[in-house]
Amino acid sequence: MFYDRLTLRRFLLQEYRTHGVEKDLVFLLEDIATACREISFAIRNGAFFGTLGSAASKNVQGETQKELDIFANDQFVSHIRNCSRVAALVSEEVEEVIWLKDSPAAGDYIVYFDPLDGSSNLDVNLSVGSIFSIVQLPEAIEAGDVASVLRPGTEQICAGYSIYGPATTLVITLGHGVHEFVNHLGTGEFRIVSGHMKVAEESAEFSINASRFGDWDAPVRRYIEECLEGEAGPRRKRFGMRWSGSMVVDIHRILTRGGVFLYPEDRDNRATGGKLRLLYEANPMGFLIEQAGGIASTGRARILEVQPTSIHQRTPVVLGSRSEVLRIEDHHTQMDGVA
Ligand code: P6P
Repeated sequence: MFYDRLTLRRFLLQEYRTHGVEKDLVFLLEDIATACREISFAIRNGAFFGTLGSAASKNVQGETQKELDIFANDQFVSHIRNCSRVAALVSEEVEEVIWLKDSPAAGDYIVYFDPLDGSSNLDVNLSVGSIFSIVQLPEAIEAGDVASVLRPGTEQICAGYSIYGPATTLVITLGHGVHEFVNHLGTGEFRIVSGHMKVAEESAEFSINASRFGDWDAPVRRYIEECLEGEAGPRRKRFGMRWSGSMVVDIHRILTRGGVFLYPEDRDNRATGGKLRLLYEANPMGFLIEQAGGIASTGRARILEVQPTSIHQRTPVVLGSRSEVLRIEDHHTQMDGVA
């Protein structure tokens, strides 16, 4: 029954009562959810506001910014500012750390976010999303000390994403499982649709940008070729492939029906250590995948244990069903260095 479904507020208060989630974090997450609703509205009506185009600017990644990239970033920053416990922000769209407090204290939060992931999909009306990650400071830090925001993914207390697709969904973890909410048109409420999402241990669907085949290292090429050989090959089954161009969409599919997502380091992106960013893409998605029983790897090691050295650092990413990620890691163990 519709009205029996927990609203986001009721779910978060349940987490407050049963797991001691702080009220400031409850309000912060509600503000992030509001930012996501604002972004969803702007996207759905973007064609009429002239905001689907590109801005005359580039972001720190050197990518042309979309008008909505800038709008989404502004929504995250303005809503997160409501929380007096957020010491600093790291945004994909902003070169430097955004410091919100002069004297960040133990227990304050740092929020890392990609305000609009996959925004090149906007021009062709495909789904995009927002990704966020929250850590809590174990000790007071100096405002301006960038090294103090370079925290490994194991320190996350919360991670989530919103997808602006046929439905506007919000998927979050606070360390006690992964929960999915859908935004109800009319009331504007996010109401729960699935609790404790699980990544299927086995799967037969991989997600990779296959146009980069010529750049892949031997372990990745071997894994994909085995999948493509189907029943006649060593996997003895057919594999499907999906690639949406937006990490959020591909990870949501994996949380929903299993599979493995790969954006490996390859000959073309080796100099930057891969394409996807550690702090606001790989870490939050890694936390969600692990909470759902999957594995989040660089192909060789656990993503969440990577010690960041810069705020826009990139990393290779292999996420999803245990058996598939373990197979890819095994290929790396056996074949690293093979041409
Ligand atoms: P490619 C979007 O730009 C993004 O950062 C991820 O969301 C997505 O998975 C990947 O890059 C797409 O990369 O090489 O297919 O354009």
